[in-house]
Amino acid sequence: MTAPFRLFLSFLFVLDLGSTLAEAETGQAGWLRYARLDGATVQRMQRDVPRSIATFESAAPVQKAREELVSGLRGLADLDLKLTDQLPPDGAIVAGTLTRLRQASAGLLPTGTLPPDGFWLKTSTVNGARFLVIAGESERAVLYGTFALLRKVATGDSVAAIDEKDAPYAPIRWVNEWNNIDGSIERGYGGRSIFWEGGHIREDLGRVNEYGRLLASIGINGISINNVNANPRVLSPEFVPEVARVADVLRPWGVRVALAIDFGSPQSLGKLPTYDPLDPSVIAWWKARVDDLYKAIPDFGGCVLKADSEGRVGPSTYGRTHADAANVVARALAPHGGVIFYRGFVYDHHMDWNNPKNDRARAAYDNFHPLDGQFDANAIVQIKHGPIDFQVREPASPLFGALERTNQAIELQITQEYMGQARHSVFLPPMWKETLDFDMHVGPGGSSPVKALVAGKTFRRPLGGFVGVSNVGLNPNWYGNHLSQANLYGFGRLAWNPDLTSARIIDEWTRLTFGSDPGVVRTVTAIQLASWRTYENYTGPLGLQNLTDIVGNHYGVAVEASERNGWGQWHRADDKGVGMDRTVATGTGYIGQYAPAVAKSYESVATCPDDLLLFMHHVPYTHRLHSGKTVIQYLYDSHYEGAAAVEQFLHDWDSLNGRVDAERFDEIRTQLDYQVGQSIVWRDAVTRWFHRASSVADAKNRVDHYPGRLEAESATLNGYVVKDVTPWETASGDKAVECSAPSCIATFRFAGGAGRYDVTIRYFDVNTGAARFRVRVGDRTLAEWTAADRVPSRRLDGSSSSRHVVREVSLAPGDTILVEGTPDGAETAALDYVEIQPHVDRRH
Ligand code: GCV
Repeated sequence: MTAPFRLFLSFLFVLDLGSTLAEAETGQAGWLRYARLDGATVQRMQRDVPRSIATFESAAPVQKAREELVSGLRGLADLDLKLTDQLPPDGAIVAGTLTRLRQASAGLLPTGTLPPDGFWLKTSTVNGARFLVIAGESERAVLYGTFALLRKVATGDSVAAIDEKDAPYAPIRWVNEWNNIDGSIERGYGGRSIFWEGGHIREDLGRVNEYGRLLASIGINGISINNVNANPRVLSPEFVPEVARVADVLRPWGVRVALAIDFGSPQSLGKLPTYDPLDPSVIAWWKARVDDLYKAIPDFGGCVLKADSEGRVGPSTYGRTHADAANVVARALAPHGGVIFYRGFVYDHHMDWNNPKNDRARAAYDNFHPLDGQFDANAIVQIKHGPIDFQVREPASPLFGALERTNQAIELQITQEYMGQARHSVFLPPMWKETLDFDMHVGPGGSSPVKALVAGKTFRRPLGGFVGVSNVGLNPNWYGNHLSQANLYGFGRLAWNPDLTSARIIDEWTRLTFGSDPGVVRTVTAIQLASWRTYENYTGPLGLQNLTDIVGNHYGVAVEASERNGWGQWHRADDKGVGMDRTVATGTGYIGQYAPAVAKSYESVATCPDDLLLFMHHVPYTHRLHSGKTVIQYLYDSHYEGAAAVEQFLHDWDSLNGRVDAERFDEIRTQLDYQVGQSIVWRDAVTRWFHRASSVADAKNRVDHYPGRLEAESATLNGYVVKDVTPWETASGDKAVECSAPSCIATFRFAGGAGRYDVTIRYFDVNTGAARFRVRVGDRTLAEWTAADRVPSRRLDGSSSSRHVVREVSLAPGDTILVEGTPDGAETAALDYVEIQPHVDRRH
């Protein structure tokens, strides 16, 4: 071998070794990347996995399973499987329905059955040959078994000798997509719809196919593809063939398609004089539309209905009940095997804030408990996990314990509406598990976790389960944040088995998504597991609910936005105390909706958990928590802890540089860096607001004291003008400066000692332009950037508050820092402050 050729070969070798890290990864494959395992694991898998795959069924899910095994094992373990429809004498992977496999060879599996959608993974020896059997109770269960086997391989589990049966906890494992037919998504943060565009189903359904694959891999078996704020047009005859195309793409993945419907459709679309659910013409209309759908989509899943809620029409127009409304559609669906999900999210959004007895949290129970037993067998009441609306912490909805003769499903929100809209990383399974594991103390035996109630186990209901509001979009990484994918994964895994721990789920997800480098696994799982508590700490602790812009974008901080309006997300903070009195004794009586054992613990401040204290009680700021801390000091401390924790996430992530592919490393770094900045806005806004309201000083003297901070309104301004910011707490010193000229300069004088500093420029980046900024010290340009982010705000507020940090700047006493802003469109290059902090070297 010549020297240059040897060099060439070693170059190739280096390239190959590095390929898993160097390759750009967009996140589109989610946790199904099938990236090559390490050498030792590859060798082990090559030893333990047979070299052919035998299938005997032409059904699409079984064929998909075969394709997945071929590509998965090739990618993970460099195995090239031979395809066969016979049992080869030298062994094989065998995948199929249990019935068909038994026909193929009695020796593959011992006797035994499988529950609905269950699978069996088993190594067997027949005539001296090794078989790795994947048997499914149904065709789609063959896929579930296949993905379970691939998960084992991908996480390095041994497959040398397996005998495992697994089955889902509940029959309903659905996602809802709040997609509008114009292609926009209500509360979607990952781009436009993968289903719809311009009033029609998209031509290219490639992403739908990829999504179906992701859903099948976590056991999801149904999907509604349009917004629950439904456009009646989805039921029009010309839409049926379009919806059928989506069903065709998802059917091979075992996912049934459904539609959200508008209750007024018989009138608005059908041109009937009424939509009264008891009117014979309306009954006939629903039947005809549903029959028509089933002609084109024989396995159509059913419908989701939001009625009498947030402006949607409903049965109240005619004095009919929610059961009447659900049943008229249920009866049209029943002959075809379809189901209707009737949403329990019904409340009055015009309630009088001045009436202390009014309480939105009561609504679901008050509306649906009296109707228990009146819903048809194929109707399911779909209940949000808490009584309000996906807040950062809520108790379990009391309605879960109040339906004994009605099917129910829990609605969890995967999309991060109130959870930082995918700009903040928040891993939600720990929150969901608190609800799922919560004992409602109802039913036979008196012990009933929410998961058992919704799955129909407690009251022996025929249907029930889990619905996740997913809202994926065309963004290559689906949600706009790589780390947010873990929420979809976690939802599916919990819907399959709610007894899984969050730690197990995130460990799996991390290994599948980033590989099994121990440092990566340790760091990513630690960030994810701490992220919900962290987010809660800086956005709404102690059961306050999210202190966000309730009447606007549900994103940035706005402490009073929830008050003095009819929406009912009230916290009732005033100058003496804070919290909603929901007690039976003196409050709204909400607590009385729980079974006595639960109600008793919530009713008294002595036993109410601190985490829900302000959800259940109104207390003075000086009230002492179980920890001994006062409420007000807890509010201060938790916000500082939350912001500090996010900063630590960023440093921890930085330690993974070079151990995660560059593209995802950079994108996650940018996201976490942004989150650090936002957590500081939240921290300062909430603590300042409560400081002003309560007049109680922070024992640690942090609130309203910001060393190194120079307010823009106190700088020397050239062209900039001072502006009051609303809400006041979202700008430091309550004010900002806006540029009212073609370009403006704010000059800040540095009064500290000579040294190296990090300089933070806090500015506002609204979504109506792309202003330019330049920072100089004397004639040294430190940084230049364009404020081109698209945060959901056109105003100067907590949502648009952004920061740019220039690190390791040498400054001397008397230096002047000039920030030059050039407005663009309606964006005024607004500034809040400059903060100068000694630089700390955090390199490890
Ligand atoms: C689809 C909240 C959200 C709405 C959503 C509604 C619902 O109010 O902000 O966007 O509407 O819940 O779940 O119906």
